[in-house]
Amino acid sequence: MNALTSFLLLVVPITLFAADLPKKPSPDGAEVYFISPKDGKTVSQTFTIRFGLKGMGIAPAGIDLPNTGHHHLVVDHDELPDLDVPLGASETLIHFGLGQTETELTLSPGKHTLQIVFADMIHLAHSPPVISKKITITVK
Ligand SMILES: [Cu+2]
Repeated sequence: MNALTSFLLLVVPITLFAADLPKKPSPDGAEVYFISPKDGKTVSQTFTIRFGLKGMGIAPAGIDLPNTGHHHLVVDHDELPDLDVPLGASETLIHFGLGQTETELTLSPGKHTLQIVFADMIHLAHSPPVISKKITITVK
């Protein structure tokens, strides 16, 4: 299943009823980060991204377990998406709602930024939010 299919199956029915939802707490020390690529690296046009997670667990979208969530990859956004509502999905805000911890991405040559936002079963960021550092990579 690709990211768009996951979005259609998992995000659309939920976001229709998503106003003012309470955020789930994140534990102290929870962290998301890029295992690869590392900040400043040069990669080929199609490359693998590996998501790292500390202090929390992965659960697919729709599964209600404490201290869990799934990864969202934010590509080339100047600012983070609104974290007070469930995250939308687009080509530059990619959900990994099956619980994937790595993906392959193809980008145009040049500099790009990547950031991970971890969010809960309904794609809503935790409180406090668990967000990676924004990294910059160069695509050959
Ligand atoms: Cu999501």
